[in-house]
Amino acid sequence: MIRSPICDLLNIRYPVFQGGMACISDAVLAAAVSNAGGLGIIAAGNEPPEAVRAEMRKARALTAQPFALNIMLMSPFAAEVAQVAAEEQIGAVITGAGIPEKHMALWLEKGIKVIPVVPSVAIARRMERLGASAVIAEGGESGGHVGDLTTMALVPQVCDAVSIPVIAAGGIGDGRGMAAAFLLGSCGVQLGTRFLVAVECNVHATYKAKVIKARDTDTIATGKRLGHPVRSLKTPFSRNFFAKEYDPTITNEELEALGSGALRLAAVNGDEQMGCFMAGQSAGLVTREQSAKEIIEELCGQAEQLLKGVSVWVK
Ligand code: TUI
Repeated sequence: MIRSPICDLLNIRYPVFQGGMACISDAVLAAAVSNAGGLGIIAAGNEPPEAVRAEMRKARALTAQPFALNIMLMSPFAAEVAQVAAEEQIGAVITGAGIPEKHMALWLEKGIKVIPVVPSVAIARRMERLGASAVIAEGGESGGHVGDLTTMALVPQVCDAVSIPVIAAGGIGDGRGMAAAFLLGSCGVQLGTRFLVAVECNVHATYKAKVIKARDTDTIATGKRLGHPVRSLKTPFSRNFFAKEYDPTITNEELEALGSGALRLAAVNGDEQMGCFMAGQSAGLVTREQSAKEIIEELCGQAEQLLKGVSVWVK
């Protein structure tokens, strides 16, 4: 049994977070993960505040276990969703794609734990100073909006820099990645891509099939020019986006317009031409659909065996 300080902090059984994936991580997936002993996370994405409130209430009806809300700070509704999280007294807020400074007081005074995703040591330090309970150090292997550093380089440096618990994310697809993340100093892991193919994940069947089929080199990060690169599967959409990114006749506004709505086309419609199928480099490790419970138990079982046997190389 793997237990770590993050389990006590959040009152969860396993130190496993399910990534809050915009347009994908809904109440059903989050509740399944929480019922299996991990931390289920609803993604607010670009949804309006009342839709997020409804999803949180739905999750509350589906599980008695703790779950969290991921607030994507680039959303036009981020401030209103921050307010809804406070009103609904969610146990923990995960933030992504920005610095949540202006919302921190609101959450902290309600006793809500704040766990920001950080792409660098400087941002991790800043989050600790602002009162974060933990940070998620996410390497650029992850799907969606990515930072520059790899998980291997980022996690130990963040662990050295802060005293709060560190969760590792990016490129972790199985118990080997989980064990490695613990050896890098983290005390928990967050996985998105592996949970994309959970039975309880309501994403379009085409999306699941594409992740299962993907090999190691089948993802690409596009949009660096816009300052917020996004990793997704190589598809007609991402190849076209990549080409346009290096076309000086295309303006940033035109490029932004090209990307807008593409994730929804993938997640909801399974549109193989125009959809943006965000996924991480661990997609090559994802080989079949499993329940959230099977994923978590397999992950923790493997990691436990590996960590117990890790001294085999030390003479
Ligand atoms: O947020 C994510 N992953 C995401 S958000 C998303 S939705 C989206 N749609 C269209 C365009 C862009 C995003 C899909 N995937 N992960 C967490 C994350 N946060 N990764 C990197 C960061 C981050 C980056 C900069 C956190 C803080 C930060 O602060 C510096 C700054 O300049 O704000």
